[in-house]
This record gives sequence, C-alpha cells and structure tokens, in this order.
Amino acid sequence: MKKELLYLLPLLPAAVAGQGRYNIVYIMTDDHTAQMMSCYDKRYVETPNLDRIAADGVKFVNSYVANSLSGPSRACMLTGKHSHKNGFTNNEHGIFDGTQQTMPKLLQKAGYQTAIIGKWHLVSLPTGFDYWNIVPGQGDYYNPNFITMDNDTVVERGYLTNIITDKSIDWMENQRDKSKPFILFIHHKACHRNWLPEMKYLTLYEDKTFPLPETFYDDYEGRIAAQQQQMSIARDIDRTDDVKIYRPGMESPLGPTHLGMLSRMDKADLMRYCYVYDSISNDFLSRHLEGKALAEFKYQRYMRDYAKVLKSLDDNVGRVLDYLEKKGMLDSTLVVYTSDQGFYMGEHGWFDKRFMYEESLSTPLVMRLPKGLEARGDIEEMVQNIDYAPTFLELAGVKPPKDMQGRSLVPLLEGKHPRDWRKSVYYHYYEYPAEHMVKRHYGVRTDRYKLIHFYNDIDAWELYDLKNDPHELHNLYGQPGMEKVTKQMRRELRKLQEEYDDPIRNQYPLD
Ligand SMILES: [Ca+2]
Repeated sequence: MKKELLYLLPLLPAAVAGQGRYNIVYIMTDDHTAQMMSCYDKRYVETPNLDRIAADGVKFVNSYVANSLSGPSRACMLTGKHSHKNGFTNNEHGIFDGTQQTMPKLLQKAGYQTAIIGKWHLVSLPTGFDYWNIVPGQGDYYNPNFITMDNDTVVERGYLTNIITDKSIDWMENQRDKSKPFILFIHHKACHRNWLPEMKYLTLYEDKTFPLPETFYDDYEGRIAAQQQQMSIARDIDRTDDVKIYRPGMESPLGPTHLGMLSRMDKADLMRYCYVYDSISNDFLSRHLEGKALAEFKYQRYMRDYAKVLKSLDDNVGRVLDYLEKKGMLDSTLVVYTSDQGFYMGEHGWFDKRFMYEESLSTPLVMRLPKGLEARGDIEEMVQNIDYAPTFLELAGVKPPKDMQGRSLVPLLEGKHPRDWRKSVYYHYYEYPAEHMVKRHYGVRTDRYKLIHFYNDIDAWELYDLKNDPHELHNLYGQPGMEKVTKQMRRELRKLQEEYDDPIRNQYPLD
C-alpha cells in the first residue's frame, strides 16, 4: 500500500493540472488597497477570506499597476500591454478597441471557456468572452442594472457585491461546458465611491475609530503637482455624496449621486438606511465642527463606509472559495485576487488614486495556487498588471505573443527566482485635466528609488529614496549629492520608454 502511494504521488500534480489546463478564477475589485487587507496591513480591518487566498498560496509584496485608474488598468490587464499600446489611456475619452488581441481571445482559441461578470468600464461591449453580464459604467450598489449579451438592460434585485457572486457561482455550476477549462473574471464595483453598505452592515464599524495615517496633514512641500490636486479628504471629498451628511427630512441638500443611488433602494431598506445616516447627520450638524476636527470627522466617515463595503466583499470572496472547495475544484483552479489599483486611505490627506506614489502605484495581488505550483508565502519580485495576461496564457499552455509587454509570473509561482527578472517598473498616467486634477506624469520605480516627471502644463521632476523616505515626503530631485542617482534613474527611465516604445520619449527626450 505504502509502496503504491509513493509511486502515485509524483504523478499527481501533472494529472490534476492536465498539462497546464488549470481553471482560472480572477477576482478583481475596484479601488481596494493593500492598507485595507489584513494579510498586508493589520492596522485597520480584518479580511479573513481575502487572507485565505494568500494563506494557501502567495502574496506579491511588490505589485504595481501601469496606470492607476479603472479603465486603463482593465485594458492593461486584458492586453498585457501598457496604455499607449492598448490605446485606452484615460477614462474621460477612452473607448476600448475590442478588435485588438486580448488574453481572453487567445484563451478562447486555446479551448478555454471565458466569462466576465460585473464591472467592465471599457465603454465598448466585451469581446473574447463566451459569456458576459456587466454593469453599465461604474454600476450601482443597490438594485443594480446589468447589461446582458443581447445588449438589454435588466434591473436585478439586491446588493451588487452579492449579485455578482451569485451570478459567478451560477455560471460555474450551471452554465459552463464542464468538459472545458475556464477562466472567469469576477469584477466587483466594491470598494468604489460612494461606498454604500449592504443593509446588514449599515452600523458595522460605527463604534470604531480608525487611526490617522502619519501623513494625513502633509503640506506637499517641494511637490508642485501634489499642491495642485483636488483629492483631499479635508477639502474635496463630497460632504453629501461621499460623507453622506445631509439635512434629514429634506431632499434638496442631497447630492445628485447620493440621491440617485438611494432612489434605487426598496422603500423598507431606504427607511433603515435613513434611520442610521439621519442620526449621523444630526449628530454632525449639532457639533459645528471646523478645521482639523471637521477633516478628521470626514476621515472617520470615509473609513467606516469603505470598511463596511469591504466587509461584504470579503464575505463574497469567501463564498467563491467555499464553492470551489465544495466542488473539489481548488486543486485544479488558480484563484487570483487583485484590485484595479491601490487607493489613499488618508495618506497625504487624500482619497482616490492616480499618483505614482506608493499607495496608488501598488495594488494588492494574492493567488491561491493549485496543485503543481509550489511557491508559498511572500513574493518579493516586482510585478505589474501587464504580467497577468502572459501568466494566464502560459498556464493554459499558450505561448504569450511577442508584442505582449508583461512577463509571465509562472516561474515565480513555481518557486523560482529568475536572475534576469525586471529591476524596475514603468508607469504613465494621462487623465488631466479631469476630476481630482492630478497632472499627467510618467516615471520609474526601482527597489529603492522613484523618479517621476509631471508634464503637459507643468514640467516638474520628483525623486524619492524609498528606503529613507518611505512616505515620499522629501523630493530629492536637484538636491546636492543626488546627481549620480538622478543620472542612473533617468537612464533607467529612458531604457524602459524605449523598451515599451512609449512615444512620450519623443516629446520629452531624456539624455
Ligand atoms: Ca478603480
């Protein structure tokens, strides 16, 4: 008996994997950041189900996006290319060209079933999917609309995060062809603005006071672009739509977004919602807060509502894991969890993303690994969302096309550490002038330094030593003693711009 087992064991991974034909469940949230995920950061909330993914696999601790914004990030992920190559540089004017090569199309060709459920946000309708069911634009939390493959808009009853999960499990259980491997993209709206909670979590975290991040009162000295942004919690967060303060009983002080979202609720739910948020508003209005007290009140509101929305998300990720476990699919399925980018939870005084600073350049990335992929724990190599497409293709036994700019993460998932792994990542953000007024910029990050050039209607360079200044408060560009590092970083930036063929290098040539 013992002898037989020993004989069988080495064959198991290959048999289960079926020559690399893993299923892939890719869960992507919106604006969820590593600070709000307990396997990355224990200061604020517990996310036991997200942590389960990392506990049975890997956690990337140097995981970055190429362009910190919803649509562009999704386009980078689907194509394995930077924004200037996939054509979707910003949300304001972007329409994704669905005729181009994408990872789902290549997986389809390789015999995979492909499906996407939830937020799409690329304007044109999905291509390369055997099944899709998406929310229009940003989607709504309550009783949301969905667009079907017939291009009909249908209202679904309930809370969006639950519905996306219901539909995803239903597709896996009842709708797919079970003789084929599949990739399922579960794309949540959570934790996107305006952070409207599920009914059962209306009062969760209301007794919790979140600690202020160290840089909440940053004065942006030496950083011109940061001085000109409009994403401050103290000044720019919307008092009604985001913070949900209004004069109870009156309709007119409600902001248009907030009012529109609440108008979708069932009457009984709306009454329960108002019962909670009326009392918060009344309390606020009676206190006449100003200055720092007002800023910190807004911060607590923001953190609490964000955390409530995240709680439903964590529950629903748990439901997907439980389903895969119950069906015995975990050994043959790669489960990926990531966000379309990171987010500021009060660091530098901000909400939102866009900047190449650490909180929004980074994105959480954990993977639960199937049999045959042996890596465990933290992976330190620098990875980027353009790497996902080549990774999934390699796992499906497809050679990633040469024009894909990302690199397959499969060696890292096998526990290897290739010596020629990238030593830097390239970033380029385009959406200006636009909401939050973050200037256009591009830059390079190595393990220790970061160089950023803000361009278009300004010309400002920033250089950070992340080892000695992890919060990026001290711009060292042009400082005495930094000449050698600056030269090296400019050279690295030029190398990446050439490698990725970004035409911006013709406009701002680097020596
Ligand atoms: Ca986003």
